[in-house]
Amino acid sequence: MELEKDLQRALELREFFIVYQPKWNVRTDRLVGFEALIRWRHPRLGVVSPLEFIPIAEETGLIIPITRWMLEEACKQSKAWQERGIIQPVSVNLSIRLFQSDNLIELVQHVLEMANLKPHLLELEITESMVLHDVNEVIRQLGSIRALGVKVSMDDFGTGYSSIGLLDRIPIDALKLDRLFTNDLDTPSKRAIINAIVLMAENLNLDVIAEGVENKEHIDFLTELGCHVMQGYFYGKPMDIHEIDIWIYEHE
Ligand code: G
Ligand code: G
Ligand code: MN
Ligand code: NA
Repeated sequence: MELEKDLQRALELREFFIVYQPKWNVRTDRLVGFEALIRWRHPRLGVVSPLEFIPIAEETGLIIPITRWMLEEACKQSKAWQERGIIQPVSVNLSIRLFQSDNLIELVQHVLEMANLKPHLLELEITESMVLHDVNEVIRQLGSIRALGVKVSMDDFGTGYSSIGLLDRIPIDALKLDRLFTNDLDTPSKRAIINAIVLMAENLNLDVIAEGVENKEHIDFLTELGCHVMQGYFYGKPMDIHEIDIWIYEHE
């Protein structure tokens, strides 16, 4: 396939770049981190969405070197910000293939050392379906990752296959409420679900981050339901390195 062939060379041709999206705590009114998201500047097609090429990268195994590159760049970026007094964690999305590659922990340790970054400034985002794929193995590896001091969050929570019965066994730090919840808060029954998730998270000592926060109404509903950390277009869209520096300048 055309895209697959191009993807093979995209890393060496330096066609990938990273956009960063801020995470904001409304209670303290402070920035609390960034999510790193990959983009591919294809020479003919323009910017290709990860929705299109990540599945190909997962099938071909290219996701391993791509994620390694993401981890390296995200750690370097967090370190660069730190040197300017902006001390913020950066999160990177993982694929199940990383857990099957057998040296995820060494990889994470290695990128932290290369960037000379403190482990608590790196966060990894996983999804429920990844855990369910091989429960015991993923739990074991997440335990080792967290033992390094690296944070782990469960992305897209509440949409995929449910891992709710396992939540007390999965070693994570936070739940990221999928943006479908945020966009559907105007019925009492939907709010009841969020309310229950937030209470459960509190009792399990997990932070909750709402995704897809686009307007003041979202913020009001979520705050009322006890969710205080937000990510979404209201605070900032995923921005390239030049845009994000301007954003930081305007928000610090
Ligand atoms: O950034 P955007 O909304 O276009 O991302 C679409 C999807 O691609 C999201 O589910 C996001 O988690 C995923 N994604 C973005 N960057 C990465 C990445 O570096 N690695 C993986 N595995 N997924 C990513
Ligand atoms: O699956 P994951 O949560 O990693 O996907 C993150 C993606 O969600 C980002 O790539 C970004 O493009 C998208 N996103 C971020 N904030 C918003 C938002 O406020 N509204 C919508 N519709 N999409 C968002
Ligand atoms: Mn994510
Ligand atoms: Na998500």
